[in-house]
Amino acid sequence: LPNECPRTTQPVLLPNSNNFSMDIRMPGVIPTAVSPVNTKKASYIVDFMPHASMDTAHHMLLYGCNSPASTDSYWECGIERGPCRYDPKIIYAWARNAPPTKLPKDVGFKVGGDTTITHFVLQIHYGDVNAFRGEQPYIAGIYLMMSKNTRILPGKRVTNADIECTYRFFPMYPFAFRTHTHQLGKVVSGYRVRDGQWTLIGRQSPQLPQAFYPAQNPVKVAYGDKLAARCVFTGEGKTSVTTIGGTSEDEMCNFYIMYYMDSKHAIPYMNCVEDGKSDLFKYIPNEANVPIPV
Ligand code: IYT
Ligand code: CU
Ligand code: CU
Repeated sequence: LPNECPRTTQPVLLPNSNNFSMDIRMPGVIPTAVSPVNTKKASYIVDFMPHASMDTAHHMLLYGCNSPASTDSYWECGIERGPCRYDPKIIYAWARNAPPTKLPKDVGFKVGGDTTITHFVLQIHYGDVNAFRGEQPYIAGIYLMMSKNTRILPGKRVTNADIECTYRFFPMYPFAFRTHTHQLGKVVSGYRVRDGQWTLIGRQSPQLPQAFYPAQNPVKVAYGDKLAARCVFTGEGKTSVTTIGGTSEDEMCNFYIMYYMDSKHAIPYMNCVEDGKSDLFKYIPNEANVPIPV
């Protein structure tokens, strides 16, 4: 079943072996799936291992067919189309709340070879189809914070780029963050500010791999909160002014927040390009000024 295990479209056959396992799964999400049986030689089914989720599947039936009702890899079963074109043979049944059937020792269903069973058809009756049909409950998004007027003076030890926006949307829940500067960035930190209280979303050296890292605190960002980020740069070793731009001689100050929102009112991308010019940054936690050694 989807969500349960990695999906394989091909049966798992161990060649040159009389003892093999075969994975029969729904390649899509709809009720019936078919797998051809290796028919040259008779095989014996001696065990079943249902990979079913009780939450989703109501019951599953495995049929042996000579001719499946469809040549597709899956189809919706109904009145006109059962699992097999004719003479379906039930080989196995699983239902929630029932223990899986075990065949007695030395007992096996004969398939392939001189039997009429050349295909397996798995039929699943879904109980709760919300996992398939339901709207995705939460939508992910990226909130980009960037500065635009930063000027880094040559030789000056510390220059901060501060970015600040008031959040005026439905709640979002940050779960990862990424920092980006070029060569001169020492540390980039991002916060939610609510009632004067600063909560760290993430702080990282932009000289480390610029991946998304897990958010450092589980915060909810709600209407009226502020989002604030600071990039600390150094102009040491430079002989000219550095500004924001696309080349490696220029700089950038970016703090990305990866978040989720309730899908009912989700916004997948948001930007904040307001330079932080208010008094707010007087109160930024000191950690935001402390370079991260790399
Ligand atoms: C001027 C600046 O800061 N550019 C950044 C942020 C940015 C990203 C995107 C600006 C715009 C965008 O559409 I996407 I307008 C910047 O270029 N950052 C780079 C990549 O472009 C993503 C980075 O690695 O973060
Ligand atoms: Cu059915
Ligand atoms: Cu850049």
